[in-house]
Amino acid sequence: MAWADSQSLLSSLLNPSPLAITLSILVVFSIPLFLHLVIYRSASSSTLPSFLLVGPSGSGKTSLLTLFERGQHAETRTSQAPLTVEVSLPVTTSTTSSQYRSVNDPTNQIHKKLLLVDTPGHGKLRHHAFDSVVKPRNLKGIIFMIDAADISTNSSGSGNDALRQAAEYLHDLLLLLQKRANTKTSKAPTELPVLVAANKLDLFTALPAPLVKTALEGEITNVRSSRTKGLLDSGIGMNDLDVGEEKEWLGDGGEGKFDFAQMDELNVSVSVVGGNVLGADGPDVKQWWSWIGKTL
Ligand SMILES: Nc1nc2c(ncn2[C@@H]2O[C@H](COP(=O)(O)OP(=O)(O)O)[C@@H](O)[C@H]2O)c(=O)[nH]1
Ligand SMILES: [Mg+2]
Repeated sequence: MAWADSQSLLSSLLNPSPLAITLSILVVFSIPLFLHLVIYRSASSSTLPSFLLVGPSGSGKTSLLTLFERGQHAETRTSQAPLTVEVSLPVTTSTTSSQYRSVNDPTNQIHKKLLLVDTPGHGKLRHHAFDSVVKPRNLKGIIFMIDAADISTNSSGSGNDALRQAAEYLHDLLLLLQKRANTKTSKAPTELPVLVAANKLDLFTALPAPLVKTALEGEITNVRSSRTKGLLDSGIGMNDLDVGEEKEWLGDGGEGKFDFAQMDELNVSVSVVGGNVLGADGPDVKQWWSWIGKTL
């Protein structure tokens, strides 16, 4: 019979020759290793939920990143390119998925990991931030940091530079999110909440969070009306603009007062929450963590 013949293919394969044994051992051990290295690695790095840190320069983004990363404040570095760090949610912060779990559930003790992406606040480098918004890789939310002490110190006149710059930045970000939501795709755009983190509340000149909210909404109204006016001055009529699907102004109509609630229908919820990264009494970032926990 052919299969019993020592020359046949089957018997030579089944023969315990040293070459066959070595080959099979190699195959058996390398396949799981290969699968782990190639597939598992790339999958895990892209599925970690990530949060984007944006905001004007000097608002404390890099300080927050360092605090979240090491649990304490360390000297800040100037950020020229986006810097991504992996941080874990404190075990005391609950997430939406864990709210129905028993307090004794061991999974509560596992640190939830997330990625935090720091961006340079410098105007010219801002496109980095916007790049990441347009091409999100498991982007869960955006943290817009603002120095609450900076916008209050010179709020006496109408020419408040810091507030104006912050409002312009936030306006452009929200407009981008609005365009993203209006892009016609088969599936609805995923929710992308924005946390406006009013930082440096340890300083006594800082505006409390509700006032930061009103100040920003008021100034975004100004930004919006001057942008719309700019478009009109350039010869394009209001009706011409309306024809296109992409609205060039933020919120409904582009007239009247802007408030963050106008973003809700676009699945962009904006919350203004206060805190401080530094301070004599230590950092107070609990509320920001719980926002992250709810968003995860
Ligand atoms: N008083 C106070 N200062 C802060 C706080 N957070 C950051 N700073 C300071 O603000 C400055 C700018 O911080 P940085 O993280 O570099 O801002 P970035 O440009 O947004 O990355 C640094 O000198 C920080 O020490 C805070 O909560 N309170
Ligand atoms: Mg920085």
